Amino acid sequence: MKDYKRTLVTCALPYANGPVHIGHLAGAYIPGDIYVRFLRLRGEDVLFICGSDEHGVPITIKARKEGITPQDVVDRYHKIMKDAFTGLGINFDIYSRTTSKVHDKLASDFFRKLYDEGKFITKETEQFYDDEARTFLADRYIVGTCPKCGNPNAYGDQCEKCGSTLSPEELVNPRSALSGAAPRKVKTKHWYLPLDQYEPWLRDWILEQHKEWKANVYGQCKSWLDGGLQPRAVSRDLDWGVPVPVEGAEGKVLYVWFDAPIGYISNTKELLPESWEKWWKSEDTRLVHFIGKDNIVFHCIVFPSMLKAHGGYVLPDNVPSNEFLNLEGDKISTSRGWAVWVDEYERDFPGQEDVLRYMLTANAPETKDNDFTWKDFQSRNNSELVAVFGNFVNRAVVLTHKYFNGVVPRNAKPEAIDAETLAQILPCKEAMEKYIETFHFREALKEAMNMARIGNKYISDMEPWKVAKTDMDRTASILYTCLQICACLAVAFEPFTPFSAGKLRDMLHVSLNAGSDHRKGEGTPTENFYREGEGRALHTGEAPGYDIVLDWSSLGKGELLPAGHAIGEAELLFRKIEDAEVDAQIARLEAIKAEREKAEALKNIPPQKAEVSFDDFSAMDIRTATVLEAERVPKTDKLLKLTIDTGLDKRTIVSGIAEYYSPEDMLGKQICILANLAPRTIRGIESRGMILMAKQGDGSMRFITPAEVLANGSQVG
Ligand code: B3M
Ligand code: ZN
Repeated sequence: MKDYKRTLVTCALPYANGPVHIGHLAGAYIPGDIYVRFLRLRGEDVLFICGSDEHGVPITIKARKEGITPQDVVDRYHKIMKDAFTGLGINFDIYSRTTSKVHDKLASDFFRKLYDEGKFITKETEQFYDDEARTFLADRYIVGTCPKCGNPNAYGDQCEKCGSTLSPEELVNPRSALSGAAPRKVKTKHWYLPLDQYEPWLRDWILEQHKEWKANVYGQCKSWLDGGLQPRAVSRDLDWGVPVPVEGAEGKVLYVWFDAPIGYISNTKELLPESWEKWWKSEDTRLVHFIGKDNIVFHCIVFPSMLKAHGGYVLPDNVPSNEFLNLEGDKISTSRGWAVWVDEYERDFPGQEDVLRYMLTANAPETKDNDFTWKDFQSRNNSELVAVFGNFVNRAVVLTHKYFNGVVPRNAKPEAIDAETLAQILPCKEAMEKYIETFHFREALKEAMNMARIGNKYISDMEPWKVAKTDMDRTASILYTCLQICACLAVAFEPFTPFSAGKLRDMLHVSLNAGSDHRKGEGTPTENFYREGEGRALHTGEAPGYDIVLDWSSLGKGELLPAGHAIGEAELLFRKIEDAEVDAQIARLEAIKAEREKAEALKNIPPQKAEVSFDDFSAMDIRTATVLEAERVPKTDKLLKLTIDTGLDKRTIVSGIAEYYSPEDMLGKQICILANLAPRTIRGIESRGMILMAKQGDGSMRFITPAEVLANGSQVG
C-alpha cells in the first residue's frame, strides 16, 4: 500500500426519492462507518463524505405522480435520510445534497472543462418523446405489450412477467407511462464520454494495479472491460438537474450519474472551502468509495475516467462494494414495499440502534448476497449481544460493586490463568486490524465478539461469586482481570456498536480518543478529541471526559484500569428482544406479501373465448332483478338459496356464492340474472336462472349490479 497522510471515505449518495432501508445500510453505510471509526481510533486523519443524490428521472416521476415539485420530493427525503443516518450513529463530516449551489457550480465547471478540451463526442439519436407530458421518456417510462409473452404491461426495458430484457422499440403498442399517449421518436443531440478511449488505461489501472480489490468488484470490472466499453451519454433531455453549460443546450441537463459522483467533491468543498483540494488533489490522500454492487461500474469505470479526463484529481484507491442483502428470502424492493426502513426501525426499536448495526455487520453480504430475517435478528441479539457481551460486562460490574464498592480491586493473588486470559486479547486485536484493513468487517466483528467470549468464559469458569465466600484476594484478581477485558471491549466494539461501547465507557468511567473530526469544517484538528458515551465524537473545543483515555493502541496492553479507579453503576448494555416484537415485524411483511400476491393474481385474466354470433347472444335473456330473501342451503358451504323479484315473477335461484357473500349481504341487492336458463334441481331445490358473476384473476367472484337502481326485469343487451 502506498504511503498516505489522510483518507477520504465516501458512501454512495442515496437517491432522495425514498427512505433508506437495511439493504442500503448493509451495502455501504455501515461498512463505511465502521471503517472511518476504526481509522480514527487508530489516530488517522479521515474525512467522511456523503449527501443526497437529488437529480435524475425517478425524482421527477415521483413529483409528477404526487402533484408536487421535484424540490418538494428531495426536501422530504433528504431530511428523512439525514436523520436516519444520524440516528444510527453514522456521522458523516458533511451530509449535503446535489441541489446545493456549490455542487451546481462545480459540476457545471467540471463538464465545461471537459467540453472545452474536446474530451466529449456528440451523437444525434432518436428518443421517444411524449407530446402530452412534453418530455422525453426514459425506457422505464414506456409501457406496452410484451412481444414474447403478451403481457400488456411490459416496460420499455424489461417484461416483469416473463423476465425478458426489452428495448422500447420491441413493445407492441407502446404508450407513455406518464400520459398514456403514444410516444413518437424525436431526434436529439447529446454529449458522450468516449469510455472506449479509456479502456487500455482502465485495463492496466484496475486489472494490473488493483488486483487487491475485492473479488466481486474486480470480477465485475473485468467482465465490463472484457465486454468492451462504449461511449456513455453524459447529458439528458430533462428539466431537473444541472443545466448543460453550453450554448444551445436548453432543456438539457447533466446525466445524474455524471453529476452525482462529483457530489463527493462538491460536498467536500462545501465543508472545507479553503482546504478541500488537499483532500482531492494530493497524491498522499487515499480515496475509498463504499458502495452497493449496482454502483460498481460507475465508481470503478465511469467516475475514474471522468477524473482522468479532467486531470488533477486522485483516483480511488479502493472501492469496497458489498453484494445485496435480501429480506426474508426476497429481493428488497422499494417499489414493492419489501424492505425494513431505517426510520421505521428507529421508531419501532428505539434505543436498539446497535442491534441493527451488529446484525447487519455479522450478516453482511460481503462476498455474496445474504438474507436478513427477523428471527435471526432476534437470536443474534439474545444469544450474542445479551448472553455474551452484555452478560459478561454486567456480571463484572455488578460483582465489583458487590464486593469492592465499585472500585477496581488490587490484583492481589494473580494466577497464570489471568495473564493467559489477558494475553488472548492481543491476537484478536491484530486479527481485527488485518480484517478491517482488507474490508472484511464480519470477520473483524467476530474477533471483537471473541474478546467478549473470552471474558464471559473466564468469569463463568472462575466463578468469583463462589470464590468470594472463602478468598477475597483471589476474587479481587479475578474481577481485576474481568474489568481489564471490559475496558478492551469498550474500545473494540466502538466501530461496530458505538452506542453500547460509549455506554460501557461511561460505566467504566473512561474516555476514548476517537480521533479526527471535521464536522465543524475548516481546520484539521491536531489535538486529541474525546468522545462521550453516546456514540458521537465530540467537536473541537468540547470538554474531555474522564482522566483515563483509551485508544486503539490500548487494546492488549494489559492494565487499562488501575486498582483504585472508581467505576460507575451497572447498566444493562442490551435487552432481550421478545417474540412479540419480531412477530409483529414478520406479520407486517406477510401482509405486504399477501397484498402483492393478490394484486398479481388479479392480473391473471383468461384469454378471450371463441367468437359467437349475434343471434347466440340475443338468445340469452339477461335482466335486472332484486334479492328478496336469502338463506344458506343446509349442509353446503357454497350455496345460497335466493328468492328473486325478476319483474316477471318471483322465483328461486340457487347460486354458488356463499363463499363470497353471506345471506345478509345479498338481501335487497339488485343484480343481473340469466332468466331463461333451463331449470336445474340443485340439492333438491329447483333453481330457475343464474346470477351473473364476475370471476377475478384470483378466482374470487363478485355479482354484477347496475350502476343505478333500475326497474326489475329491465333487459340487458
Ligand atoms: N444515487 C445510486 C444509489 O443510490 C446513486 C448513487 C450515487 S453515488 C455517486 O444506489
Ligand atoms: Zn413478457
